[in-house]
Amino acid sequence: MATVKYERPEALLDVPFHYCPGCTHGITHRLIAECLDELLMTGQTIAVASVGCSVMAYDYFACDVVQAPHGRAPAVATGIRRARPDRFVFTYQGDGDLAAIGTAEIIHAATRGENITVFFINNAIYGMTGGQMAPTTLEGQVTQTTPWGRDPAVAGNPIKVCELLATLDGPAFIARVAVDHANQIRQVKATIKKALQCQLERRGFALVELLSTCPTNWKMSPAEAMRWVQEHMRQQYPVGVFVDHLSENRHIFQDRSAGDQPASGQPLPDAADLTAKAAVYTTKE
Ligand SMILES: Cc1ncc(C[n+]2csc(CCOP(=O)(O)OP(=O)(O)O)c2C)c(N)n1
Ligand code: SF4
Ligand SMILES: [Mg+2]
Repeated sequence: MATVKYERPEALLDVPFHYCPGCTHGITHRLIAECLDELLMTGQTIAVASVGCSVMAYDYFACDVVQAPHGRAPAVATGIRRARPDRFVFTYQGDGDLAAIGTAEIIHAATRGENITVFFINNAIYGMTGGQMAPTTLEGQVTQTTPWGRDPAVAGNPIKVCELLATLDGPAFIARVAVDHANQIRQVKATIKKALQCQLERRGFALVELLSTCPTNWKMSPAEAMRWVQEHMRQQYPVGVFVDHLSENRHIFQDRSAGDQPASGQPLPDAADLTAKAAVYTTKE
């Protein structure tokens, strides 16, 4: 009898991705979708897509998706989360989006401890617009706008988003992972899941930075791009957990939504109940 080994998660629509070969956006989408399913959040989640190659995330995730203007995803997510406390909200943002035009929004959402989950795709470049320098572009990295390599004397130093946000009192969970090898997938998925679980338990703001590839604009093969993350990006951006109030079990944020009941009149999902159900689901794997 045939055994199913590989299934599309329910949280992903049955359509092909438009991403380039070797681009890690697709892997990250799948891992987020698997976690939404396993935490039983899929039917109750609203995503906020940003501007960049993942702008069409609304074509891929099987949940409601709002497309926010450049950099504004944390502000849009704040509005949705406060207006609909019976829903979970995550943003999916590139480094150009989150760390350039959206710097103010991410810092203020983090310092407010907004109960949202942010997936920050750091591929060290503006992918969609043809490979211009991003705030996270490495020193010496050649891009369309730094043809002789990024010179900090001219273009400033790369921004370390996790380290920056970890100085604030608001965040409940901040971690950086690298989508640069098959053996990293379990760790990446576990970290994504923890960030979503943070919201499930209403602990407050969670962000996962994912060191990612852009083989097209880096002008590398997919294998070379993976190696470049391992050999260069990881040096500038060490992976690890920077804030974790979930494990320390302190700093529990109140939901900042109006009252503790959703506008729809539906009761809030019981976090403990959902976590218990999710644990059962995960054990079944
Ligand atoms: C206000 C505004 N400025 C500039 C742009 C052009 N723009 C679209 S995507 C993008 C860069 C996106 O890069 P990133 O967020 O790193 O995403 P990636 O494509 O690398 O995944 C820019 C500058 C825009 N759409 N809106
Ligand atoms: S341009 Fe870069 S980030 Fe965009 S889909 Fe292609 S590889 Fe991915
Ligand atoms: Mg980018």
